[in-house]
Amino acid sequence: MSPNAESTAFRSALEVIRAVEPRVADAIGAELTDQRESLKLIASENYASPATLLAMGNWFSDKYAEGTVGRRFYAGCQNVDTVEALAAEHARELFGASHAYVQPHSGIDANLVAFWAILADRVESPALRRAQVRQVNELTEADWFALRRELGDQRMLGMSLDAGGHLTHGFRPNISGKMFDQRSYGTDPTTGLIDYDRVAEAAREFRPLILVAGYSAYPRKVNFRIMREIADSVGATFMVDMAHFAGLVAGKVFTGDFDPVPHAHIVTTTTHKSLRGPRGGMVLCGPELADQVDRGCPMVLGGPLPHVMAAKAVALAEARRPDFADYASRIVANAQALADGLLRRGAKLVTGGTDNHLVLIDVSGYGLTGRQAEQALLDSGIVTNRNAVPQDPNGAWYTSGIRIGTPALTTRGLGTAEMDATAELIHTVLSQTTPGANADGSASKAKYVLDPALADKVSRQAGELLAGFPLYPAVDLG
Ligand code: DSN
Repeated sequence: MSPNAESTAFRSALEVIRAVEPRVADAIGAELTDQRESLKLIASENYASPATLLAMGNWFSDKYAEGTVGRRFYAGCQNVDTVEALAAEHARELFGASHAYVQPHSGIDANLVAFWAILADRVESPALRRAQVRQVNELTEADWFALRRELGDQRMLGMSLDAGGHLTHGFRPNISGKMFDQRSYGTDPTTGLIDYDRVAEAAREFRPLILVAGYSAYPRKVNFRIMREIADSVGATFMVDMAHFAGLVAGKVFTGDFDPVPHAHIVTTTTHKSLRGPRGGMVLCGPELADQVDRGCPMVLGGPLPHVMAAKAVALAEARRPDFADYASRIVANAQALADGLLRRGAKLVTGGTDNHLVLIDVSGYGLTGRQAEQALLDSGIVTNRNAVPQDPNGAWYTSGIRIGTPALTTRGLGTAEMDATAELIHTVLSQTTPGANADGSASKAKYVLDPALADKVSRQAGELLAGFPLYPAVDLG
């Protein structure tokens, strides 16, 4: 590759876009500047490679390709077949799965595909059987009523939201909360860890159709062997949503009991978090569920996005290289260094630390809500997101937690020494922020007081920390 290839590619792309709508070209350039200048600690974000980004910006976007490889509802899909087959092959090899479905557009979509596949496979339902063999828009009103009644009777047991579970695991704001009668398992109030005996007890009482493991804010490993034993003991299908930690599975940091693929009946993921691919989703399963999973489009998905599948193939090829395993282990080393740095400075962490890519700070230890802490950190050039902590008294909007993660900064090359410096910056801001008051003098859960001079100083220090680790160093937009 020529030394200026990446700069040339992105510069030329912006030039072409600018000729049509310069404000879009400007916004794309500004996004790169913002990402370069902020200390990004959002646990679910990353920086995809230039090759992955470029694989998305092309004429594959113009193609309809409903169906699966070699069996499409549209003509002319030979090149889409090539990239979809490649992405699936890389996924199977990388994760040791017998089947990979790479069409889902997001994690929610991947979970919907999985839920539908499990229901279709497990439920003796005339309406479901009709739905499997007909287009959704051919179902009669009576079919839909029958389907809703039958789906409503199905039970799902997943991790509670405030313990770190995800909305799509049966909670009301997501369709899964309407499809399933849901119950959740939490974490031990003292240790903050999953208590597998309690999960087994809940499974025995509730008899779920689906037992779901996976999280978006639990800073520890999950023992999937034990979870599978629990699922088997009540005849449940065991599903793992590994969206957050797929990169750690791919990089062989999570192996044995902690690798979900050999233990789960079905595994879903996003491709853009620790896995560092394009925004999208994916489903892995064994032969038993493969046919149902492959009906994802048009059953619950819109037409596949061939340009994104091309980018998935590129990113998965990258994840199969030996240096990805090194990246994955540095993600965890960095998260542990960040946790240690915060603990040493007196922060309160959910579970007292981490063994994955994320750390959950209980900011009530600083006398703040998550919302106040999130904004104060943002003023100081540190991008995080607020998150509920177990038994959170401030609910899901204000929260009492700040979730931070290391996949993005690790991609930039920051290491454990920089994580300690990051812990210092976070602690400085949080320990010097105080809650604000409403106009009537009552305590506010959103307002806060932070000396702007301190915010500026931390922002500058964050910039200095990042200066040694340029983002997309080979991309110069001029
Ligand atoms: N939005 C993702 C996250 O931040 O964890 C999960 O859907």
